Amino acid sequence: MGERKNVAVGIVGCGFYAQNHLHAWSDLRPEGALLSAVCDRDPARAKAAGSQFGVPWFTDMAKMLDEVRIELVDIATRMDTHQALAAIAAERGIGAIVQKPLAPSWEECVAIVDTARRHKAWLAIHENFRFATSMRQVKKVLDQGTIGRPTWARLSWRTGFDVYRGQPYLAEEDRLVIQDVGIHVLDLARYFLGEVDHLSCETQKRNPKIKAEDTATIMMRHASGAVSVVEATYAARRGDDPFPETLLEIEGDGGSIIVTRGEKMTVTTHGLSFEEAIGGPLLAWTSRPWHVSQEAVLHTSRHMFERFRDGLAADTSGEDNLKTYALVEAAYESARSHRSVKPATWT
Ligand code: NAD
Ligand code: 89V
Repeated sequence: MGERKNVAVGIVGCGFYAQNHLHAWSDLRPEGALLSAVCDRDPARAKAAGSQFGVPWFTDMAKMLDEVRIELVDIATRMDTHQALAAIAAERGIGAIVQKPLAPSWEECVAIVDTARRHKAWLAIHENFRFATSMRQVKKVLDQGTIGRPTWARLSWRTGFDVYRGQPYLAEEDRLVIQDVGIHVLDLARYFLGEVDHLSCETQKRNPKIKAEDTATIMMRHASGAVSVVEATYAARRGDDPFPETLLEIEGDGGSIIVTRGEKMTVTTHGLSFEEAIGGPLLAWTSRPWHVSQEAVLHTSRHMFERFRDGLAADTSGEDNLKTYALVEAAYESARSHRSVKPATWT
């Protein structure tokens, strides 16, 4: 067993969702991820986080990096700040994890990845739906070949949960459901069925109180020949709301995987079906229904820490996440043009 290498971690952004990042890094301290400083341009938020987790607090990222030894910075601010903050880390050769969406546009996303590459700085995107407990189990069953080659899938994220209460800015975004949550489900579609050759998308704005689309239905043809349907809405009015779970059906040439509300998975192979209830006891700092997302933050942060420590790329590296973001842009273009669109590529 090699000597354990600790990694000094800093967090930038101590807002609504970053509370989960703060708890996750705190839980990872015994494994060698050492939260060493926090930063928020709002001094009250920065001080609250620093006090709660016993680390120095700052209101300026550059000052934090100048005064505290940080090897990996977790940028949990909103997308309009990501390019500037990621550049501050890259220019110092400090590794960066950036929350989704990477940026408000394809061009800015590419610029962030190019800047990190130019400075030979480690870059990953905190895309955590693929790290959700249930989604990791689905991937394990797929990789075992239990259902053979996946040929069709439906990935569904439909809720009426009041997402605007914790994230009021969502009601004002120029692009909403695809860029905010469709991005997660599109990433899952790539994760389970591989890269996409072309897609078609229809969007709807069903809530009169918000600015942008709140419903999207996307059909994709994958390079493998598989077809997937990706759905996302904040405007569902159903009982038993599955927020924030992704429900799915994946059919292969040897069986199927179905995930229903409450993280229940049914695997059918060779004509026999097996049910599995996924998920265990809540972590001390998580609560229903957000626990699904909160656990994913811990799994994601551990993955990022271990890959950075071992000098390896994250599964959701900057380059990988561009392939997901290209699907976001293609979906908006298809909804605008009413045509099938091939996702952009980047070299
Ligand atoms: P928020 O507005 O509550 O928090 C953002 C914080 O960043 C604020 O406290 C703000 O003061 C701080 N900030 C802004 N610019 C800064 C700067 N230059 N330096 C230091 N601090 C700065 O936003 P939120 O709802 O927590 O969302 C943050 C990000 O997390 C968004 O990109 C959102 O899409 C993402 N998010 C991801 C998930 C998920 O991973 N499943 C869930 C919810 C939100
Ligand atoms: O998970 C997210 O990215 C949040 C959502 C509202 C979808 O939970 O923005």
